[in-house]
Amino acid sequence: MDPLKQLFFEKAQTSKKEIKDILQQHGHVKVDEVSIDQVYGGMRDIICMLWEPSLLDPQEGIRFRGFSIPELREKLPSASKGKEPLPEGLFWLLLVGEIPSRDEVKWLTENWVRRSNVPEHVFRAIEALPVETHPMTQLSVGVMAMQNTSVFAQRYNSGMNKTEYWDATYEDAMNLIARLPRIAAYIYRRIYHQGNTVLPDISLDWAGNYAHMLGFADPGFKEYMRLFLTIHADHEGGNASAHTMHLVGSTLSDPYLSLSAAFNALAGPLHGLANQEVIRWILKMVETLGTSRPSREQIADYVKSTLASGRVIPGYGHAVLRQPDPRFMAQRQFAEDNASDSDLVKIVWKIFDVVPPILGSLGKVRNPWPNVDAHSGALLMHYGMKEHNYYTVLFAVSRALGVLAAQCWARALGLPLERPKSVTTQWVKEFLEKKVQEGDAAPARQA
Ligand code: HAX
Repeated sequence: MDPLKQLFFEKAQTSKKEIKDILQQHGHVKVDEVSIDQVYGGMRDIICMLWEPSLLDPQEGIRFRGFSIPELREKLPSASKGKEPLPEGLFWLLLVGEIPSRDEVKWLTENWVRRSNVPEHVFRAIEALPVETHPMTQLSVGVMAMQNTSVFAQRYNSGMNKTEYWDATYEDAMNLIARLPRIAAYIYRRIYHQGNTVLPDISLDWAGNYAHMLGFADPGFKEYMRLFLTIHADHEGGNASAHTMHLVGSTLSDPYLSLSAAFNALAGPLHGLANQEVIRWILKMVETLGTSRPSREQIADYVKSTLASGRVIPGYGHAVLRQPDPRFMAQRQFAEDNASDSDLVKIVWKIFDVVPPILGSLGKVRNPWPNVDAHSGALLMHYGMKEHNYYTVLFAVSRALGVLAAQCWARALGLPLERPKSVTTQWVKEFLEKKVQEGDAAPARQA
């Protein structure tokens, strides 16, 4: 058994026993109550699922296995001439809860290189799509086309014992992560470089090689990719892509089927597609105002006109966060160190000054602060990646790390089919009538 798999197995065995004890002794303890607002309001904040790799605090932001993003930028191993964390290290941490050593990260990089061969038919499946098909659709199709290689599906068909689900899932997860940059880079080169692909450089780390296969030689871009692919990896389990992965996987759909579904959720403009939407919105602003150095007043007027036309300000707001997203702040810091002369970056910083008070003044936006997607586009443009339709693919390659680590855990812990209860408005009315009859009048909202 490989060292990471062995460690994961040991950790999962210990955790399984702990959870069994918790359930035996405290299974009946209530952790939450559900209001009618939440039934109609997208199930916000309801505590109802398990997701081991990360936890999101509304004020503090994401912690991966207890570590904040600034801590991980300090502690995770980096590339030999770089400063930013290697995503390999983050995956190790998400899977087993320990910061890996340099040697462990090196082992993982090499292991992924060995697993990275993509079957030829996957490229043919992508080629069958019109070249203008959105890159996220092409990625999702690429992942689906690989499903015939799923170790989980093959072993399940051969009567795999359920105590071995975790092992097959681990194999699929590792293969998928290893292959994704090749597929994602292929799509980029196919769409924007006439199919002129760049061969992998297996001396590079996972993110560095992805940047290389995209066609970027700049060491600065490689460093940004390492940071980008680390910070986008996971955001606890309730966000749409993670939750989709969990839901689809809970039917014992294999990791390929689940990951493709998760990518489809990520491709929505209220979720991962927001990184594309942000830069498009900023470029439109520059075009409309006729200057690449707009003043705060000009930006404020443009923000107000966007709101007046019934659209959201992309990159702002969040379903859970109530402070500036630490993933935004990490990119801002990176930009201060590496791209402070970029006009687009300067616009992003001005928007950060201008938008929160305007959204706050609407009185309905629960979080007026920037999220992860508010900054990435300006940095990508700085390094010459101008094809915004592709930006969400970068997010997806990163998100695979978190959701696949979580699926390994779901299988190891034997988490069951997910099946929450839904109701109708008729049910809600009858429920409220019954409350009134019982003298337990429906609680009126406080003014
Ligand atoms: N601009 C304008 N209005 C906004 C807004 C924004 N950025 N954010 C929230 N609002 C509005 C909502 O549309 C809602 O209006 P209505 O009542 O008229 O429908 C109201 O404020 C209350 O919304 P909320 O409770 O504050 O926010 P939600 O939890 O419902 O939604 C969203 C969270 C992220 C979807 C929302 O803030 C949004 O649409 N933001 C812009 C899109 C975006 O940046 N998405 C990426 C989010 C991070 C992510 O997943 N990245 O992948």
